[in-house]
Amino acid sequence: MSTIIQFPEDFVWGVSTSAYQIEGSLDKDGRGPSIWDELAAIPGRIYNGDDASVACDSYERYEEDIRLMKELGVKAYRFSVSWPRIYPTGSGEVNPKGIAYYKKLVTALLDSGIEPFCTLYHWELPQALQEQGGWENRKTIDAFVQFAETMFREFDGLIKHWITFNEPWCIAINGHLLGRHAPGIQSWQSAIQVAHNVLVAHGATVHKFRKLGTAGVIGYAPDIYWYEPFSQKQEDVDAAYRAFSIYTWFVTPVFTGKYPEAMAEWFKTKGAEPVIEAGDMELISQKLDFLGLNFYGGNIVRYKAGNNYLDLEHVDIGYDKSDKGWFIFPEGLYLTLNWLKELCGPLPIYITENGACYNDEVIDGRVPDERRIRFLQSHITELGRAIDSGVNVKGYLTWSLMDNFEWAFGYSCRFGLVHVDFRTQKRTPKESYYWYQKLIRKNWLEIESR
Ligand code: GBH
Repeated sequence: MSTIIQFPEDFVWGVSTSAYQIEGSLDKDGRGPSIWDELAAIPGRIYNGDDASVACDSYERYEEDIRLMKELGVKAYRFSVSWPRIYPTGSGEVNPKGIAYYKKLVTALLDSGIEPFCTLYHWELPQALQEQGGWENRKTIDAFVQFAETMFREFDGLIKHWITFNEPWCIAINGHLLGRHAPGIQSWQSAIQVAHNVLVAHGATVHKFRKLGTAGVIGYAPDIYWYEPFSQKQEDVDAAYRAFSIYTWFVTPVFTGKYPEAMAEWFKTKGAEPVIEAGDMELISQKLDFLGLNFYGGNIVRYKAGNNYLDLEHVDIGYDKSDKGWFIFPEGLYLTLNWLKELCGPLPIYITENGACYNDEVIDGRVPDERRIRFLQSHITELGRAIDSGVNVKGYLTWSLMDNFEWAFGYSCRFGLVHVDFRTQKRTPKESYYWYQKLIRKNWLEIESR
């Protein structure tokens, strides 16, 4: 028996990328250095000694990439703006060449009938600001709002969908507690303060957007993973709650103006507490036009003292894994969306990222990536179920259009619908690209009923 999942007529199918992961040309047109250039220059920080100096060379090849998207049939493209291209030192004078580049990109997208979804911060902090304390320093908030204002003014009427921050969890936890991402800091206090300052910067940007009367809508793109306890023992239940709350830390206050208490307590046990100024929580909880959700998976976890920063460990009960070992948990998407419905009601939601990495290879001109097709199919099925259950999901943008520079994993992780040969820059659409193309054309998905 099979069932058909029909998507709403105006459902937005799309793809996502980010500037640093695809552009290359890091020295071109007056771009200033970012914290990722700095990290990549330290031996041992990026897998295989890779760096993003070329990446997908999309700075030069954006027209080819737009053709691939047009052929794919997507209605939306989510990309990010490199802050140090617009303000090479984070503040001061605008770099007109940076603006000109994104004008070309956005105009070409609009000419191809593709709606630009612009992320303002996908982890590219100008290095000059890091030297003054980066996100730990509240001056970075002001610099960011200034950059955002420049973008709103320059692109008013051209870009209608704005996203303030991508995955603040990664900024605070990967960047400032675990030290895996730039700026490579390992400190509880710095992580909690950065988490707070980034949320304030998010809110202040939304506030500025409204004040300027910019056309269009503004949202935010946190990542959430869904975790369940291995047993009903209180210590396991608490561990799963911590695993989940470390992500919702960046979501709940945006709607309620309050941090989840369990997490605040957890950080306190590590001696860390954020400095919160008067008015911050009101700013953080500015009304949004939509919520973006980056969803990659989840798993079963249990208590294990000292195992990681949350005193827990993942239990392998047999869920599929991608080639980086991340657990695949499609039902988690349904559960997360329903959890969000409780929190933010009918607010429109876009899935701003969802995808998996596999070690894909080109074989006789084809890239057989059946596992990615299965990944997409299972997640889009859960998305359909969530819509049926009343969650207001407006669109789905898969990660990613093409294989790219996967941060600390360098080029060892392929997430694309399009394969990129990083020596020749040859793009080869994978089988998943053709699968997605068909789905977009039909706007329905046939599934085996369970
Ligand atoms: C996103 O990060 C980024 O926005 C994007 O730039 C990136 O390329 C993409 O996703 C792919 O990674 O050990 O099973 O709990 C996602 C970062 C990766 C952070 C998975 C948490 C834990 C997996 N996340 N990781 S697990």
